[in-house]
Formats: sequence, structure tokens, C-alpha cells
Amino acid sequence: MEKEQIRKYGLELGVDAVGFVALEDYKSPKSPDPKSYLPKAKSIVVLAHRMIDGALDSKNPRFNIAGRMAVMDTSKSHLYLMARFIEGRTGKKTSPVLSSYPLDMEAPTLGLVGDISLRHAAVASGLGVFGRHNLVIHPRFGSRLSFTGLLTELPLASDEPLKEDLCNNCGLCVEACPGKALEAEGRTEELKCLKASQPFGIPGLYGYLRKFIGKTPEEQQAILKDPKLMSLYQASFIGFQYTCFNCIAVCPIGEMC
Ligand code: B12
Ligand code: SF4
Ligand code: SF4
Repeated sequence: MEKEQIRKYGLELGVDAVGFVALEDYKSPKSPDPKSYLPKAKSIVVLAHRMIDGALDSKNPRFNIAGRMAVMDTSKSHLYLMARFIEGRTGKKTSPVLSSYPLDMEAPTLGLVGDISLRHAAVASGLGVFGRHNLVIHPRFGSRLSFTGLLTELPLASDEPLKEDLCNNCGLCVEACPGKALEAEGRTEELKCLKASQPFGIPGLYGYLRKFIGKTPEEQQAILKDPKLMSLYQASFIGFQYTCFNCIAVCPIGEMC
């Protein structure tokens, strides 16, 4: 099956951009070997979906996360359809790589490394380049993209990587980061980002639970009335809830809607 048939099918479904990387060109030093999940894997098809500008730029965190959830759900459906398309026409096993979760929460990576690094796959498939914010910038859509992928046994040649540097080094992303997670070039300080962008994630849950230790039953009753508990409960069934998208939102590269 030709790459262009897969790309055409994806674009017809509503995927914004499709890229291809042969496994030998995918290099993500911290990530596991993709063959440990799919022994005969040969390549990765990378799908890029544009984020929704209104949701991203809203000052209401529920609108921000609603936009991200909509992208995640849509891209998940597209992965299913594209996996069926490839498997049905070629008989080659194809495995979806979701946008973020589930993640391996065990040591040593503790939920900080994906099974496939979609940024490294996106860069190697010519969909974009790393910017100062350590996110991938696409020539047309800028940083406002979510990535998913398909690990497949189908051998597909890599698309040509981009040569130009799209980041203008304006530093807006570094300034706008509430967690000061982008101070060191080429590295995101994960825990600082997590603390600032996921108040109802694991550090938030630990913080809440820690408040209980050594407290009297009356104090514990009062802690149970903290509205933060409701937000933690909500996050537990919605999934991870980011309240910060600043490094994406302030980046001036690319088109708006
Ligand atoms: C775990 C994770 C996180 C963790 C850890 C981040 C991290 N250090 O990788 C936390 C929770 C902190 C996080 C935060 C965010 N994430 Co996140 N995250 C992931 C996830 C699930 C896995 C990433 C991974 O495997 N990292 C570990 C390895 C691969 O990273 P690494 O080798 O250390 O590489 C790092 C640096 O060395 C640097 N780097 C590597 N090579 C190069 C080369 C150059 C030239 C440069 C400049 C930098 C650079 O980039 C990496 C960033 O630290 C991916 C989805 C996926 N499966 O890929 C999404 C993903 C990377 N996240 C994404 C986003 C959008 C975010 C947030 C904006 C949160 C939000 N509101 O949505 C922030 C942005 C943080 C930032 N500016 O870096 C998007 C990125 C989209 C894009 N346009 O690039 C992804 C791809 C999810 C998706 N499907 O779209 N994330
Ligand atoms: S998501 Fe927010 S806290 Fe995390 S790196 Fe980007 S701007 Fe900083
Ligand atoms: S905001 Fe400026 S420095 Fe940051 S990634 Fe975008 S162009 Fe580069």
C-alpha cells in the first residue's frame, strides 16, 4: 500500500496532516523500543490534529480542557478507522498510539515517558521541528497541534524531515510559563510543569491526602468539605485535566483559524 493512499484517507477523515517515519529513523533516547510492543513493527504513521483556537485562548480552564478532550476523542476515532483501513487492505498489524494516556506509571519513568514519543516521531516524519518550548512547531499550524500515531508492520519510507528552524526565539513561551518549567534550554522541567498545569493531578492528590495525616476527626471533616476534593473527584473520571496551555497559546508561529 502506498503512503499517499494512507495520507489521502486520513485527510479525507479530517486529520490535518499525516507523516510517516520508518522505524530506523525514529530516535527517542528515553523511549522504549517499539518492537517490544509490536515485534514486526516497521514504521509509524503520525497524525496531527489542529487544536481549537477558541478553546485554547479562553481564560476559562474548563473551555481549555474541553478543547483538548475534543481533539483527543476525535483523534482516537481517526486512529481506529485508519488502523482498520491499513490492516484491512494489507493484513499488516497496526497498533494505535493515543495522544497521551495511558502511560507507564512504574519506575523509572513514573508517567513521564510515552510508549512512543510522538514529538520525536513527528519531527522525524517531517511534520515539524522542536521549538524553544520543546514542543513541535508545524510550518502551517504552529504549536497548536495534537499528535497521535499508528505503529505498523507495514514498511513505509520516512517523509523528508524539515530543514528550517521555525522558532524565532522570541522567548514568549518561557516568559508565559507559570511554573518556570522552561528556563533551561532544550529541557522541560516536568515536575514544575505538572505542578502548574495539573492542579488536580497526582501532586494535587498527594497534597490533599497529606493534609489528613495527623489531623483530628473534626479537622478531617473540615478538609472533606474542601471544594478541591470535588475537583479531584471530577478529574478522576474525566482524566488528566490541564489548566495551563500557555506555552502553546502564546507562540506566534503559524496560522490562527
Ligand atoms: C509525559 C508527557 C508530558 C509530561 C512530561 C513532558 C516531557 N518532558 O516529555 C508533562 C506532564 C510535563 C507534559 C506537559 C505538557 N505536554 Co505533554 N506529553 C507527554 C507524553 C505523554 C510523553 C512525552 C515523552 O515521552 N517524553 C519523554 C521523552 C520523549 O522526552 P525527552 O527525550 O526528555 O525530550 C524532551 C527534551 O529533551 C526536548 N527535546 C528532545 N529533543 C529535542 C530537540 C530539540 C532541538 C529541542 C529544542 C528539544 C528537544 O523535548 C522533550 C521535552 O522535555 C506526550 C505524548 C507522547 N506519547 O509523546 C505528550 C505531549 C508531548 N504533550 C503535549 C503537550 C501539548 C503538553 C503540554 C502543553 C500540556 C497541555 N496543556 O496539553 C505541556 C507542555 C510541556 C512542554 N512545553 O514541554 C503534546 C505536544 C504537542 C506538540 N505540539 O508538540 C504531546 C505530544 C501530546 C499530544 N498528543 O499532542 N507532557
Ligand atoms: S503547560 Fe504551562 S506550566 Fe507546562 S511548560 Fe507549558 S506554560 Fe509551563
Ligand atoms: S513562543 Fe517564541 S521562543 Fe517560544 S517556541 Fe514559539 S517562537 Fe519559539
